[in-house]
Parts: sequence; structure tokens; C-alpha cells
Amino acid sequence: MVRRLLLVLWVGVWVASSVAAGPAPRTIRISMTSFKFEPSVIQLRQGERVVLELVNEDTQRPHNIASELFNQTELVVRGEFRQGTTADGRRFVFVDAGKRAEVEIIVPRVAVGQVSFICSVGQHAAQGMTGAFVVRPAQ
Ligand SMILES: [Cu+2]
Repeated sequence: MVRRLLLVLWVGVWVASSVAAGPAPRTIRISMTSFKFEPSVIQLRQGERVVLELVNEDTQRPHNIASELFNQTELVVRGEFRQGTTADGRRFVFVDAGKRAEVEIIVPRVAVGQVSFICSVGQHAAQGMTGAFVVRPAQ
């Protein structure tokens, strides 16, 4: 009887935790070097859970990724990073030379079309370190 009750409890917890976790997120690796993001165009779907794996492959310079998209959703950031906001109000995740971080987001449903991102460190954006998220409607 006790064993049966424990089994029922265990199955209940397992079902609850798998529902909460949902499907595994898609991981998108983004390389940061002087002065570009690779890839610089990133396709996303509304409501999709993705992990942006930020890899600063530069040996000299720190970089960040700043985007209005990050203002519209919750960011779960892991790794070696700093967070902040640019002078014009875009949230960013900053990664030092040779370090990496992961940004997990659920693509907000308010955003559709292109949402730009830049590296707001120094003059990096003017030197070409820009890109865009292309957000498509949920399937
Ligand atoms: Cu940069």
C-alpha cells in the first residue's frame, strides 16, 4: 500500500516536472569577434524557448549583445557575464575576451519581424558588429 502510494506520488511529480520544463530549448551558438557576430541573422519563432550561446572568441576585446528583444522577455543568463542597459535603453549581456555565457529566453509574442542587435562596446557597432533577430509568428 505504501509502495503503491509512493509510486503514484513519484509519477505525479515526474509528470508535473516534465510539463513545467516543456520541450528542450533550441541552442543557437553566436560567435563574437572583432567586429562581427556569426551568424548575424538569427531566425526565431514567437513563444519558442531558445538558448543563445554567446562565445567571445576574441583574445583582445570584450563584446556584448544588446537588443530591444531582451527588454520584452525574461533573461536567464548563465556563465561568465555582466548585464546592463545601453544609454538608449536596450538590455545587454556582456562577455569578456575568451569567455562564454548562455542567455535563455522565451521569444516574446509582442515582437514580430526584425529586431536588431548590436555590440554596444566602444565603436564596435559602427565597425560592423550588428545583426538582427528575425521573429516569425508561432506555428
Ligand atoms: Cu564588440
